[in-house]
Amino acid sequence: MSGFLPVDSLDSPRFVGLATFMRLPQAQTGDRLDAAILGLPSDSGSPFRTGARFGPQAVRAMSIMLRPINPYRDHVNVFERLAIADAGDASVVPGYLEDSFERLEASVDQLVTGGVVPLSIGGDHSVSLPALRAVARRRGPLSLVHFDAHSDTWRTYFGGRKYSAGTPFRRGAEEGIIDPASSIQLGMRGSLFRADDVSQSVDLGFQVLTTDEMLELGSAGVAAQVAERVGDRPVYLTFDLDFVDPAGAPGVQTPEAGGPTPREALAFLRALAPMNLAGADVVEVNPLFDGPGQVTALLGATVALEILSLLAVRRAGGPDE
Ligand SMILES: [Mn+2]
Repeated sequence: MSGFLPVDSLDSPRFVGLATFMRLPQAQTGDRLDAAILGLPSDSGSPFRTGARFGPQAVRAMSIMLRPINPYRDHVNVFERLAIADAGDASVVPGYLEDSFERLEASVDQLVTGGVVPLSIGGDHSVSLPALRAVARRRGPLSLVHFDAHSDTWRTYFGGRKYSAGTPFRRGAEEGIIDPASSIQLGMRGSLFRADDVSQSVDLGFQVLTTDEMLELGSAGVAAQVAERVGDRPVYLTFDLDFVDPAGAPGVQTPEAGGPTPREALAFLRALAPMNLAGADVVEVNPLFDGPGQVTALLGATVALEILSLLAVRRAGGPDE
């Protein structure tokens, strides 16, 4: 038993109490944790619909619907297997992206240095770069498993600006904190700025599966490709909610028509083999554009629990590093 259990919503109604992720305990200094939820509430890298700064709050609010046992992963009780707490939010400097990066990186670094696997809740997708920097400092170059409608490997935005929600994985490759040769991008689709928008990732060394290719392969086929690509290397998993069709996840910065349903997206995650997860994030939940019922935030919370489950089944075989 981990000692860090969510409040049981069979005993205490879901709407009672402070809105930590899944009603988990708040992390305290000195806690021996396996993983922690960390909000990265920055949307200063958004080229389009800002509002993902409210993502962590929205995801926590809907995470009260989740339960600790995952029937899709051999009924693992995630929180008996792992010590997980909610580490609150990193601080940011709204409108100042690089100042925000410093603060985000410092908060992720604090967890990673303590041996804790960070599961960050964004924020727009630019927050993955400071998180990757912190995780890679400790765990070396990382294999990226990236669910997204867009590659986020564009060179620059708006006249040479290097940092944006559209550039983190090119910067990560350039900085040597991502190893593209053992990384895979999943879900690219839609219209392009330039003819090489998808092949630019391949040119960097990433493997790319488009949404069409994923749906053709099915969840088992995609999982096999991911497992083969990453092997046992340390992995950073990043999930942008715009991977999902806007009918199922309207509350995002850059919606892209023609995506997987929430059911299909969860099936892809649930089929993934246990991997050596060093860090992860769920990004681009923008509650200002969410549908009635906060469906995008609910899906974001569900994705986060699937990622924790993936970590829990891996840890069954003994702790990593
Ligand atoms: Mn993205």
